[in-house]
Amino acid sequence: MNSPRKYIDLEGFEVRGLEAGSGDVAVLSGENNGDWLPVQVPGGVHDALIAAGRIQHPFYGANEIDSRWVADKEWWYRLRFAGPQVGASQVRLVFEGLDTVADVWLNEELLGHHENMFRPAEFDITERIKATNVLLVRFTPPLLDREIPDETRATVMKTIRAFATPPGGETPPEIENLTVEILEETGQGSILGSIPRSTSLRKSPFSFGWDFGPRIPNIGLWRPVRLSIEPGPRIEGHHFVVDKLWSRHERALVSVAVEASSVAPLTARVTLASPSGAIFNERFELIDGSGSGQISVPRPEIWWTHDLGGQPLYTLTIELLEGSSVVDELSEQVGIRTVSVDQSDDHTEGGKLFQFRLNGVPVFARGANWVPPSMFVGSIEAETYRDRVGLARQANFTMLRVWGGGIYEHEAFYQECDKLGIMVWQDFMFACLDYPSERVELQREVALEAEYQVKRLRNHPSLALWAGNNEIQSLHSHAWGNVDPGNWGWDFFHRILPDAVSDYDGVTPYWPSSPWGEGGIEDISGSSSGDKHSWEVWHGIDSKGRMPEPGQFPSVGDGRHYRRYAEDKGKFVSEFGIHSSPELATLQRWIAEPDLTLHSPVFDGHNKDSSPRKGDDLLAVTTGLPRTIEEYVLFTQSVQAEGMLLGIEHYRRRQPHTSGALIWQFNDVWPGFSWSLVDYDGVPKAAYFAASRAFSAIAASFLDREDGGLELWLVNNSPSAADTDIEVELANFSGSDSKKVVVGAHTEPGESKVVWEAENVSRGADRFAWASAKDSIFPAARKHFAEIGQLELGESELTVEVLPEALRIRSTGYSYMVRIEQPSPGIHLSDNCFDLPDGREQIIAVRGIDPSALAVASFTPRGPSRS
Ligand code: BMA
Repeated sequence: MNSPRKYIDLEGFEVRGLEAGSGDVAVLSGENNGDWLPVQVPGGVHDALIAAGRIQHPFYGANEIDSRWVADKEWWYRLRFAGPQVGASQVRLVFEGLDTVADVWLNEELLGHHENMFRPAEFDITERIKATNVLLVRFTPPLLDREIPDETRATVMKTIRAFATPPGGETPPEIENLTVEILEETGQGSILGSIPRSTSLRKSPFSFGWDFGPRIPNIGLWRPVRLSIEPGPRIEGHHFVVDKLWSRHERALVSVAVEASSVAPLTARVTLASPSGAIFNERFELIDGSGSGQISVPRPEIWWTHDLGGQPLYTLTIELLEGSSVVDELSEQVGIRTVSVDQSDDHTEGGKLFQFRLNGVPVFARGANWVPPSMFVGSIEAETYRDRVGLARQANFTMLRVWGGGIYEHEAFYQECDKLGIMVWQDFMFACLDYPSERVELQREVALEAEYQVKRLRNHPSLALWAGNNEIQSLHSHAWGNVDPGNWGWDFFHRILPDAVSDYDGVTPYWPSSPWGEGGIEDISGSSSGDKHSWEVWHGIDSKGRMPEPGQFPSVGDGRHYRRYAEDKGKFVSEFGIHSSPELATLQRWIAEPDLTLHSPVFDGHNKDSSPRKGDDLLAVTTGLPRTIEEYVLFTQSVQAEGMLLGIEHYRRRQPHTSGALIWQFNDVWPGFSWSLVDYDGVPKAAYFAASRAFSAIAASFLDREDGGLELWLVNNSPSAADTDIEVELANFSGSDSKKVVVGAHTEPGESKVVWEAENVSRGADRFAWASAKDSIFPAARKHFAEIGQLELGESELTVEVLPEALRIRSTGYSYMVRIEQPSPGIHLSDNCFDLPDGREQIIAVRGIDPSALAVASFTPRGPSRS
């Protein structure tokens, strides 16, 4: 009897760069010629060049510019390998990911051309493989000879003009004279200038530069290369679906479908093993290459997000039999759960809800947007995924949105989300600009890519939603005033992608874009239904693409201030964010000391927002403008933390009218200034800790009333009702004037309500309100009554005691934003960047470093400068 299909990973590649168009297959296949470097697969060309000392790390200082030449060369990968003993088996060569424009030769014979990094290239080499073989892959410069589609060109210019023209005002003359080529060349208009030339190429949009990352397109074999040795037909797809979950969860009906590469008579043998050891077997015939069977699971162990329950994973094993021989087999972890989106009418506020339901339970999605953890998408370690998704879990996140400008993530990402109980909102990889969707070849690529990715990801219990793209309809509608069918991507997002989700998934909801609303053109960006990106804060642009009117706000910074979150009535806010600096130690690792000065060319080069000084307007009206790098780190991190706190508190109080808050952005693609909560090195910022507390399953928050009253709200997103005694304190920072009351509060799951209120609360820059639960079921909530820089904090002093794997920090006087410095990556702190009123203490667990090595300081801000 044959053994089933097996894989052989091909390793030991070398790589060589040549002038575009100059490589010769016969010469390059020959022995010992030229300058070949060892290269890791999976990985990329840049990593090989860094390892060989041919380029300095492109993320360091201004090296990004010095390494631009890499994208203009053609890159050849070469591997000599011995042909395995395969008997009568079929041998296929499988490239799981070619980034991007690639031609493949085996033993000097062209196997084919491929230009989509998001689906594999596979070749039957049964007749071609020899005892010794030379495999060659050529990567042509990704944008060589690519034109900018006319439609895209027009949209870019219209969009730039729309954003630069205040309502009723004039377009600035420098904008009138711009062209797409100037934008592309100078990096102005960051996103809109980066990608117009690349929209006909299926390569991750952000690789050409974004407003959070440099223009360093990854190149190479970014996913494994394998020989697949197949004794017979193979499994081409398998689908695990929860057909029905009984309302009290006493039973589930699940089905398993199998597709094979042959229409010959075949049998599938399926085993489903529950985490606690129950085994279910099923066997069915495949007719015309496919078949399915159903399993009834009594008392199923249900998959939940971590706040609502456990993450039991069942092991699904599938064997494909031809006669009595097992010709292919696979095994993976699946979960029993159902996910849907409730879009019923919002009877109190109007519009429609956008509320995920997990196993029938309405949830408020708490989380952030995920970008690739490096520009070099082929060499991200599984450990990085474990660390970053672990940080999301610790921060009480229940959803991550895989943003459409990056990549369909590596397997390790989804496995961690399955394991840690975090739902995934999955965008298809299209972002921000018109795509030439009328091109037939591109339509074919998109359809094949969608089929591949939907089949690849559909069995993950964490998968909660497919979305067509990032912001394309929204930006298109700002430019053109409509989203009528046309050559801008319509066919992809409204036909090809939803068809693929319906054909190959069939149960996970599809959403045409993020943002998207269903109330006609006025609602395309999710104002009264669907999801919304809230960029009033930071960019100053509302969901209709409008800048503030002249005079609407006292200053530019006020028009971008985080207090604008308080007006936001989005039904599901899938992006909101504020920029900040990474920790000083992270900056020092990536920028040399002489360049580490405020707004030096290298400093600004690490800020890709369209004006690296954009944040200064917001700092001017909050903390005041920083004078040093140290202040820049503190001020920007504090502003981001305060903003995220205010936003999250507001959105959660509004549940169910708002049913999700996803921060832009969770992580970073390089060490730069961005909206991230966790920097490129994995070091969390102040806002990460603020968000962790505000996203706690049960959370309290103060709300200022216009009539001078103050309310305390409690939200409960835990699975059970909660009764707690809350101590509410109204005091001045020195502690000389303090009033405390204790109130009892009861909340039901999913509830958001006022649990305490007071009239005419005295507000002043020297006062605060504080609420803590006697049984610590929520983190303390606090409110200040002035801008950060105007707080009259008075004197304070911290006493720090080093304990085994912990620090005890105690404050005399009110300490604002108590920060434990993180001098290196890999330090885990149970909390950080918190306030301590007079006489209070906090014990912080520390992992990854000797706690005695950590400096602790509070932050005394200066007043805002409103010049
Ligand atoms: C969003 C994202 C990204 C961008 C971010 C910050 O809307 O979708 O395109 O990086 O804004 O501007």
